[in-house]
Amino acid sequence: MAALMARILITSALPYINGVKHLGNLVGSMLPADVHARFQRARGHQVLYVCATDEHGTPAELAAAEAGQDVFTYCEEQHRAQHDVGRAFGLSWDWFGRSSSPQNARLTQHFSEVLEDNGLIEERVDKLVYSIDDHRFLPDRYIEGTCPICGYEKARGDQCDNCNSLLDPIDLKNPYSVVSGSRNLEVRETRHLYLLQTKLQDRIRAWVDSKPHFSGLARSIAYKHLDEGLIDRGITRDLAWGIPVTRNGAPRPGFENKVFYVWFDAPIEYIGATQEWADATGADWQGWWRTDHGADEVRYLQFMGKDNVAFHTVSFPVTILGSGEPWKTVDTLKAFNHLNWQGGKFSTSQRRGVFMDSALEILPPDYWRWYLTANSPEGSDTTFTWEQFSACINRDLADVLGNFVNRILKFCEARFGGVVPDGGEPGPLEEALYADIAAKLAEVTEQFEAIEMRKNAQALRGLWVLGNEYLQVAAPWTAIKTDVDRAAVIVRTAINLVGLYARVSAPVIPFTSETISQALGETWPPAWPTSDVRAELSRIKPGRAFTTPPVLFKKIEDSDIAAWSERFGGG
Ligand code: B3M
Ligand code: ZN
Repeated sequence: MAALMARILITSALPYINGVKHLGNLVGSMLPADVHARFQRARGHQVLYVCATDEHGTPAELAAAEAGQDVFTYCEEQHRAQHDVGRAFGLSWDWFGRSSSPQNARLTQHFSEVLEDNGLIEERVDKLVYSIDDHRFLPDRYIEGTCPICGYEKARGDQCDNCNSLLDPIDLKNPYSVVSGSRNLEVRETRHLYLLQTKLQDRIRAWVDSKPHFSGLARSIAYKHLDEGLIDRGITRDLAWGIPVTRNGAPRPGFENKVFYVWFDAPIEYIGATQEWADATGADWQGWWRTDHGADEVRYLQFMGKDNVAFHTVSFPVTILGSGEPWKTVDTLKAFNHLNWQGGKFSTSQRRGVFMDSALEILPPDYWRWYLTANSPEGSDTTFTWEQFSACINRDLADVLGNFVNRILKFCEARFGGVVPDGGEPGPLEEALYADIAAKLAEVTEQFEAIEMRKNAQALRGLWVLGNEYLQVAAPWTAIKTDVDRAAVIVRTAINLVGLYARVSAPVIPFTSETISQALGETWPPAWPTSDVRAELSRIKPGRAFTTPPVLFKKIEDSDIAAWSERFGGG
């Protein structure tokens, strides 16, 4: 294994700072990234999984104002909250950083300066809405009004939430300031930096062409934007909260009251977070990001929802490639569709749906991790329903996995005193089992490797089912009446299956896997099994004492669904 060890860099889209994320955010970014990170670590690879809160931009300022806090305190508290709930969900980040870090500020300013040196940034004069009563410009979400396309009356300056059109604030009809409600507005001229994406159109297309491991969804979104033609983008804003604009390391004249646009600095934080990690731990960051420091040997994977793909296949590559510097770029980009909430969308601002913190108030993390993996919105948008959720949990986790583990451990406890029994030799039934398990295990491994979340869950479930089928046919409770040695072989084999399940299920349901592993006296974290199934299923030797964990998964009852529908809606 050592000779084949790879270095794998994993990033998931950075959760925005305005509150704990909902299940729809989790399923398309942090969870699949975590599952893959855990899998690759178990395979023996060197994995670095970094994530961070995305803290700049108007929504942060507005959310802070609404919470009655200054934006620093707000971001500090919300970062901590997201960190804690992510850990409680088992997200195994090597680092969870902040886009407001000094590392990210330095990097962002650096990129803007080299891009300008390379002729890819220029100053332009923009016409923006200015609020006379508020003494400030009103970028993006600071202005609302009637959508010029669909007539929705609460369209935001940058986007209409009703028809999803991207808008320019000066096109809104009947606009008003979100700060004060004032309609005393006028259009004023203001200078901004523009990233000249049009100049890199061909480079970016060639770059996307050269990436065979982008998921189909990611490719189609990238090509759609390229086919429509890239546009130059304003990368500064008239705001106080954000990364200051510099030139030659000093404040840029005329830009004292401006900062970089949040989408310019957010992806740079993937590098920034790696530097934060390196600064905190004494590790080296350049080997992960600079191809002149060996990063060309790194395999880099990004995970995100489809809304974020354009920024990662066009804008961020323009930043990175345009710098002319030897930065590592993404190899595998896995994009996800939306998970919708029964009867509509999840909404952070309206707090509609189940959020990560409230999810853990009603059930342990593995229930959610399993459901979200098995129902990942890979091929198309999917909808969360309580009925589907409970059916999935009761069938897969309670009836198949939980039942198998409890049944065999209880039986062994009752009949063999909680010690893995000696005696007997594997027979034809075990030989057949080895072959079936070997085939399923290969499929599980392949789907983990391919990052096919649904197929992955299906293959795991198939592996668990084989255990139940084996027990059903082998029937140790009958065998023990006439042939104790035969019963011992079956029990030993089944306990080894339990151990194997804990190891290969760990990326998806780590808490349960750890509970099982500890009950069996197995090491944690687990290494991925070899393809020598015969050996893997006789790892746990006769004489090993174990404990039977309490029931692993409690079934979801109709009364639970009723209570949760009442509490969260969507019933
Ligand atoms: N913060 C996700 C969002 O809020 C956004 C991702 C940034 S990734 C660099 O839609
Ligand atoms: Zn609209």
